[in-house]
Amino acid sequence: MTTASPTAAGSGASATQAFRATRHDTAAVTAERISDVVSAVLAGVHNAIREKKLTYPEFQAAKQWLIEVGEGGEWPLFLDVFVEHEVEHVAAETQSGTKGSILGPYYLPDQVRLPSVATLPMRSDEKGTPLVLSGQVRDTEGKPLAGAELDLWQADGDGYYSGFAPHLPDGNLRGVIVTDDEGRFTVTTIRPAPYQIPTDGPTGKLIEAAGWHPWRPAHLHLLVRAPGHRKITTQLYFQGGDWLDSDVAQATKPELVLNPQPGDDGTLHAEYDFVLERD
Ligand code: MBD
Ligand code: FE
Repeated sequence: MTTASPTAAGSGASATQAFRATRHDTAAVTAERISDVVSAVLAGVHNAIREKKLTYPEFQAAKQWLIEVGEGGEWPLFLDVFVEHEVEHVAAETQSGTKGSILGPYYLPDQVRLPSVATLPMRSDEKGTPLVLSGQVRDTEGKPLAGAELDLWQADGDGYYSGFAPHLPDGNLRGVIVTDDEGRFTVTTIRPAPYQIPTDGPTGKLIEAAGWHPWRPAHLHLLVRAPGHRKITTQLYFQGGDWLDSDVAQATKPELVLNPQPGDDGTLHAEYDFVLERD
């Protein structure tokens, strides 16, 4: 494996290990619920087969591809790109405050805790336009939330995530910023590049075979949490950026688009306030 260009084996596939290493709040499900949901999923598949008159060679090709997704460790990548947006849509129906978006496959817990005014860990020669994101975390009544946590992670200037690309230092462009007495934060980072689904794994092969594009618009990932409040999982995008209107993961929302302005030294400045509801 070269270090300049991480392969699917070094990114999409590592997401399986990251998923397994994280404690997940998995559902306790009744037989009735399993039967209900799985029947609906299967009915969707059965309908597609009838409607599209699927052939035996196509069925075998699908089986082969599914085996490869598992062997390649790409189920987290595939599911987060093509399915998670609908789960988030349903969750959003009962959520007020800041809009949510999908978590995606590249979150890693337990990153460095940083004060309210901070710079994300980055290499001395980190490539990309400096970006300062500042704002306030409040509850739905407008009360500032001191000590709230912004758990932030992002791709670098080449579109790669630390922990999933072997050439990047652990913890690069990841950190947990803690808000001040007025719920405020100011975090310095770099503007991320758009993200490309790795082309050398089964997810990328499917995208190519179907003639789709493999891009997500540039984005920052955030979890925003405060004691007694519902955690928000979201992403922030950049106005005018490539792929904003054609995200392969269908995870953009107009309320989540930043419009950073350059200062005298070229540094980009953006503001975003987060609103959490009580739980
Ligand atoms: C990403 O960076 C991402 O945010 C999602 C949702 C899926 C794949 C890569
Ligand atoms: Fe991402």
